[in-house]
Amino acid sequence: MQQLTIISEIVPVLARDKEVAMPGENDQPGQIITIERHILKEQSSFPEATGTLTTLLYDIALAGKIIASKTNRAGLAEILGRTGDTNIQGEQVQKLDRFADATFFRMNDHTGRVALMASEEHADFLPIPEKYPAGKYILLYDPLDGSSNIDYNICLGTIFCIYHKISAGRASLEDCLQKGRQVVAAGYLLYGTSTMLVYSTGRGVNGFTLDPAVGEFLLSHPAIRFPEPPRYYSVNQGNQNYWSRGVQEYTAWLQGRKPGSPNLSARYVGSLVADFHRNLLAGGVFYYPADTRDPEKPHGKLRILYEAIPLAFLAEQAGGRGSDGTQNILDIQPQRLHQRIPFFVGNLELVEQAETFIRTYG
Ligand code: AHM
Ligand code: MG
Repeated sequence: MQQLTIISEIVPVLARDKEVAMPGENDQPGQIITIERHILKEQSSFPEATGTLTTLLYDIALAGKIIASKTNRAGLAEILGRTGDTNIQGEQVQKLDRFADATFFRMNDHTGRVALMASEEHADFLPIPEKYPAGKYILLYDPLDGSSNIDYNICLGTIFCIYHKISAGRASLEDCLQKGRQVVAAGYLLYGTSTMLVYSTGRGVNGFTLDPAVGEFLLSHPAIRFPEPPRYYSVNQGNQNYWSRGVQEYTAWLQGRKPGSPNLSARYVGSLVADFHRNLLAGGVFYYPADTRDPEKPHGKLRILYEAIPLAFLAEQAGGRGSDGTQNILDIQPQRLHQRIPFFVGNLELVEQAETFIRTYG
């Protein structure tokens, strides 16, 4: 009973403070909206929906809860520390990455909802084991983004992106290499001071906070939009000497060193989900441009499939934009599973300005 009191006290306050209407005609202000209820409500707007996507999203929420329970105890468990292996990106794999990766796969491999998965941690895509039925959705994920921060008790995240299977026959690479315009749903879990799930099915962006007392995600951030005016820019300034002239000029503009500047403060966590989430709520731009620091990686660090497309989709749904500095990320045809791409994401005007500076100065 005590737990119920906790939720019913907290959620109406969050809703009231934000002065927002809860979604749905029958929802009363102050009502508790669990993620399950919200997903079902969204499903009812699609008369042709069979409920498969609804359940898949719920499976993802459950996987997120399991990963959160592990990340919350990471400092206590011997799980901390590296395995010594390297992943396909040539980066050191840490144990928590492996746990998150395996959890995400195992929660979705047997349900009959997914036809194929691909993870940032694996060189090739991940077919559904023969013994299980294959479904109609393609699930791409970055199981534990920001993994260089694991040892320092700093926010981490999981990013996911869902498409329809488009190939005839057995799902294949073609299903993974779809343009962002084909995204059915995308979102992220943020393992921070609270665990949050933020997602969109193309009808705006909603955020849910995990109440650890009852183990349920509750709607805490309905209908999220990038606020104006924006407050922050987020970039690894340590790479500045390796940026193109256009990116340097753009950064000077963001900082207030050029006419018409928004004069922003800098914030950079180094965990993409955390940087994106803060800018989504406070207004701002995150960018990881191409740089010449590592000649092996001339196209930036972040991956189009696991990071750029899902966050660009969310950004657009929240009134913002994702770009590679020349065009909308959602219009780019991915060529490879682990393709990297320069990435600018945030308030619409800030991302458009990046494109203008890069067009002007290169
Ligand atoms: P990861 O997927 O291996 O964790 O790498 C991606 C992370 C992002 O979360 C973050 O934005 C970026 O790498 C930070 O990179 P850097 O340390 O070069 O600033
Ligand atoms: Mg990652």
